[in-house]
Amino acid sequence: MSASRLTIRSVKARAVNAPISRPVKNAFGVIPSAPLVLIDIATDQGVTGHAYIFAYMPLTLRPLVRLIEDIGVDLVGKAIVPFDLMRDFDRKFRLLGWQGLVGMAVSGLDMAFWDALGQAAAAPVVQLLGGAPRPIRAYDSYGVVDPVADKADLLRSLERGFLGIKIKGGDGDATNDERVVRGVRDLIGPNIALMIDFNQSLDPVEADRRISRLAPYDLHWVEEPVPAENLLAHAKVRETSVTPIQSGENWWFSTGFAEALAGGACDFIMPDLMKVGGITGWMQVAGQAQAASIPMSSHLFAEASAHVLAVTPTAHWAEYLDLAGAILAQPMAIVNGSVTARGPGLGIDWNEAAVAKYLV
Ligand code: SMN
Ligand code: MG
Repeated sequence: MSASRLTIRSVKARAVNAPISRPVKNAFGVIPSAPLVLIDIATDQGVTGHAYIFAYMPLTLRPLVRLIEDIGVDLVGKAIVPFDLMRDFDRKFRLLGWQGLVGMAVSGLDMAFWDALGQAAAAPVVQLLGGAPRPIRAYDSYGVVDPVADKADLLRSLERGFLGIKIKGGDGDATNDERVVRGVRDLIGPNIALMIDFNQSLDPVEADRRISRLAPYDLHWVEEPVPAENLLAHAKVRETSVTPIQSGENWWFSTGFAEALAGGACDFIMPDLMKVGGITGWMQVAGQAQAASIPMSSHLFAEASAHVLAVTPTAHWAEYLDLAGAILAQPMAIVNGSVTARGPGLGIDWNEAAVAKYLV
């Protein structure tokens, strides 16, 4: 079957609320489960492209399902050529703008396009991108932790071979952040990368204060210390920070990264496949990161990220925070603390019994 001849027959979206192995507590609340939208793009040639997106909260599930299926109506009969379809989306949504649900829908559709192409070619997507599957170092991504109550879990991460652990900060005061970071550092020892994520919760002055206070614990990066859209505040914090600043999960499409890099907003970037424009958008950012010598990690979506990180010249870390394991036929495997791209396509197949169970 020729991958260049795939034409879209239908676009279907379903909402699930999938259980996750540990709740993700952050500076603004708790994510107790994973509200996901599953996308299926059927083609006239028989393959069906799959991808999922993360709705953050149940509230946005139904609007996203509706949006994806309504966008899908106009896709019927079109050839799956991701570059051309992205150009069409750009024209379609130029005046509306695609920050928000529209961008999430478009990015999810793009991932499903690539999945279909990979399946038709009986190859993993990474191969279509000119690479080959290889292990990508991953870090185990936690919410807010307590070094005592969560000791067993944290040690289990090390047993699984993870060389990095990320925890959340900003849910309490600076003293609490220091207590937690000191406790976790004592537990995991000096050789494991420890990252902290403030999820945009601080102002630049408070960020400075906390970053200086945490300096003795050798943090690998400080993530989103200030609001994501405030690139000036990012740059200000970065100017005096002893720790590298990481950001990008809330920057939209390649232009968002171009603006951030031009503004000197951070040392590292971590695009989210669902906000960067899917596989197509990621590749546009990977070129920018290479040109600027900026290490590039992924945000969530370990299954698809394992493909694109393998063709990202400055690939840094894959985030492992398993949102979809409960509804996938083959949950992402961690081998020696790494993830490896699987095919065909993105290697995403639904566990339909589980999908039925968690369907919203
Ligand atoms: C995060 C965002 C959304 C859901 C879970 C976790 C977090 C991260 O910002 O970087 O993992
Ligand atoms: Mg984050």
